[in-house]
Amino acid sequence: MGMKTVLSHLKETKPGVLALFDPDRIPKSRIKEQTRLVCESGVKGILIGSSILLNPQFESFVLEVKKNASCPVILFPGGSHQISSHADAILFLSLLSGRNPQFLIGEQIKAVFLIKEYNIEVIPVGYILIESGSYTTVEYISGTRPIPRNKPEIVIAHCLAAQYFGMKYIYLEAGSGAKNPVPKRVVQMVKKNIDIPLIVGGGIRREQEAEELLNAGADFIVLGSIIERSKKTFKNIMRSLR
Ligand code: 1GP
Repeated sequence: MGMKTVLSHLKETKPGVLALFDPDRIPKSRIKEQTRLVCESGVKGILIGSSILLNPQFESFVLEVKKNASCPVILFPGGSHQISSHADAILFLSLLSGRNPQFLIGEQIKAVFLIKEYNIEVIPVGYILIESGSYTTVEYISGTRPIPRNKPEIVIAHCLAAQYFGMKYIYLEAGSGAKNPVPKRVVQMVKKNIDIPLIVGGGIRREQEAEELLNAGADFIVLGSIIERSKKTFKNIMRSLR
């Protein structure tokens, strides 16, 4: 990214869409094509991460994305084993909605010296799970319960805590492949009460959902599964947002 930081790039290009690439779901042979597709469609960045990470070729996955990407490549790690020197930045997440010390601070401590060694740009993010209507992988793996979707005041309290900790972004997560995305009412209410930008992801599969969440105040929405499931739908969503 040259001298410009990823954080300033995101600030200048919002609102928009971030693509999520899960190394467990994209075969090596399709990385190049998928990277070019999302960049040409106008995503503002590519997130790479997985709740579990079964793929042993993580480093080469990130490198292949980086080689073909014209936008920033940002780690979105499910744990301390998902750090790569090839990325432009890392979302340094703390799973604030949970009460599991492993994902609040434990994984982070295991990752810090590697991040320092690689000199990756660090973007501190408050990661907040919202109940989505089905049991998601991220809930299972993190061993945490999400915040009920009809309790916006609890969501706001967690978002304010993130802001007061000095975090640069909030990520409201319904979970990959979620039955329902984060409700737009929750996004609207959060937006009214916090000053830091908001990323919203999980279960966004329709043009209308994407549009509504951006209108509700999401600075970025994240599209993951839909890119793999239907390129046509993904392209339509991207077109509808132009
Ligand atoms: C998961 O928010 C992302 O962290 C993307 O979710 O795969 O449902 O688009 P989807």
